[in-house]
Amino acid sequence: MKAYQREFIEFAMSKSVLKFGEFTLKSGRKSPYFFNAGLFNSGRDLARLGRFYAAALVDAGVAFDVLFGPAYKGIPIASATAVQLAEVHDLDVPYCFNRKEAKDHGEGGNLVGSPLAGRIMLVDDVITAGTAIRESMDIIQANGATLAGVLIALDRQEKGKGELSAIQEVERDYQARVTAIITLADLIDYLGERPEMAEHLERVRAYREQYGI
Ligand code: OMP
Repeated sequence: MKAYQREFIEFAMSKSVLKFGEFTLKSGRKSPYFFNAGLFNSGRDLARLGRFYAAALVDAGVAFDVLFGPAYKGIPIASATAVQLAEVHDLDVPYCFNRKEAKDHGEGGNLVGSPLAGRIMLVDDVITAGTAIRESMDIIQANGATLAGVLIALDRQEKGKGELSAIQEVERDYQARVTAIITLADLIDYLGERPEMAEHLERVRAYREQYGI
């Protein structure tokens, strides 16, 4: 695990974005941990979050033309990432997001920001079953653009309906690399370094046994 990944886990725990307990996921699975990116909810949090995404993006080294943040949680993430790519990495990257409701007056359409064209880097919070990402793919394809890659905060490394994870299915179906700031494996390593977290570690490991890839 890299230093910035450990730092990210501590940042997420300090904001209760990353919590341990019992949570029911969108899939119905009962998980001993949950990541709620909506709790990065102040200006300083967002600036810091953007720095993590920007660093991970530069680290991944995937070439792309436009950042796309799917509504709703992807919107502040794409904005904050674009700001920090410019501020910290001197990269001025166009960004774009969608509305959930199509607009039939004014400028019309359901995309805001830069045109969704060329190689798209999709940024979002978490992928579990991949439902949200498939909706975004429809938008990207309808605009004649291609998916260059996906960057998320946490890869839960869970099986989808079959043996592959939703992320592996996305990589297979769209030939695009999915990168995460942290994965479940990083989280398990981190918990293993902290004796006071032993109980959580045990539950998270048991969950991985059942649903992990
Ligand atoms: P998919 O659209 O099925 O890939 O699930 C992604 C969504 O799951 C997120 O946008 C959240 O609504 C939710 N989620 C989290 O935010 N954090 C988690 O740790 C787990 C989930 C989840 O329900 O699977």
